[in-house]
Amino acid sequence: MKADFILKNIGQLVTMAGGNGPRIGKQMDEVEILKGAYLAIKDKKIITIGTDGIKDNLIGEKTIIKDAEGLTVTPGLIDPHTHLVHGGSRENEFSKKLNGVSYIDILNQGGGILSTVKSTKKATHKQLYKKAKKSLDIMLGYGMTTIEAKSGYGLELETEVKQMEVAKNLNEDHPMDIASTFLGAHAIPIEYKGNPDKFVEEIIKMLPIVMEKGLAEFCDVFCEEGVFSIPQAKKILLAAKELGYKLKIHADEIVSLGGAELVAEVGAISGDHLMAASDKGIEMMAKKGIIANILPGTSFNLGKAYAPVRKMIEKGVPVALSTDYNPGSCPTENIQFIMQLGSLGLKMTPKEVFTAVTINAAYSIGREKNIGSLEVGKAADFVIFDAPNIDYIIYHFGINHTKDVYKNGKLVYSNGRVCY
Ligand code: IZC
Ligand code: ZN
Repeated sequence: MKADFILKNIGQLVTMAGGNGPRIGKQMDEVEILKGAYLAIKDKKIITIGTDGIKDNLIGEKTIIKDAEGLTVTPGLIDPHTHLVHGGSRENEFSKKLNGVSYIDILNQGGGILSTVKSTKKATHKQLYKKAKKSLDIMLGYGMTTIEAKSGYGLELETEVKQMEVAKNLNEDHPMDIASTFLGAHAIPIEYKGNPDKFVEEIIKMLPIVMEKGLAEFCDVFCEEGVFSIPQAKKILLAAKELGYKLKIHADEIVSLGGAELVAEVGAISGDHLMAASDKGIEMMAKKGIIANILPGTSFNLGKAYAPVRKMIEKGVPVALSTDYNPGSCPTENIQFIMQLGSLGLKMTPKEVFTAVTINAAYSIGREKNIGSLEVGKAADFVIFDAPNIDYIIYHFGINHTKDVYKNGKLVYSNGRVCY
């Protein structure tokens, strides 16, 4: 078979190949790295990976051959937790936060998520699209080729749908693949403060409508003290499961409420945050092989403890990392900084970090058959980093190491600019 494209002279090719299931324990640190490799692509997919000279039968008249100049190549990075589509920003709360007012207190004063709800309601589809597209271009530049995006800044059907339609349109128009999550249960609207159970009923009514419109594959709940309680979250999640949604939970982000236990009990695909997860909850997640989606940028930005990731890895919980990109608790699209916090804050090795943003992240959004590793038959999503090895990318922090990004075999970002 003749290749459309061959990338040759790859110094270190991080394939993430091997294993059948999310990587746990020591597997997270056992990463296949091929030296002096090449990668051959046809029809958006990988057809050959080799180290012993490019086979003649791969090269046809139209085959394009590019020299990777000895640099490092990894699978396209996957971010399984973002709040991509929203109106406005919240820098007006920044000084308050620096003066010690907590995230939850700001929310209780009608700010935080509720402030972004106001801006998102006001924004048109076109405005939301333009703002989210700008973020997607930045993400592409950091080497991300697939992300998850949540709604949650409407808290009523019309605006929630508007957000998810923006994500759907961007998924079609932009090189980034976007997996969509309905997060109607993101905060209690002020008008329901005295009767949150009534709002739970309203969300449950929205679930079949969102599903019928084909706008979301996952359902998520912000389960936290002062937001949605364990019984309220459970009620929404079980109703969603019944309709065919896969489940995600913002669990134990601030207070140890039993969120990790709920993640295991309802059989979610991932439990997210888990900074305050209990030992019992961690063990229950390990038993079910549920992904812990860890968001160290939020710990960094809120000045909170980092999630107990070493304990999770030791207990056999598969770990993924995400930006949590949102206008409040983590306003950054820079996954490379998040990966550096993975090492500096969570004490993960660079290999564990790369496992967490590739193959384990793919499992966390149910895309593991097509992305997350560079293997024959999988999508040709990959990044050429201007670095001699992956340790260098984590160690040399705060800058962007991306040279080129390929999505489905096509160059979409090169030397500082998008080019799709
Ligand atoms: O806008 O504050 N934690 N939801 C739960 C968020 C952070 C996003 C936000
Ligand atoms: Zn979140």
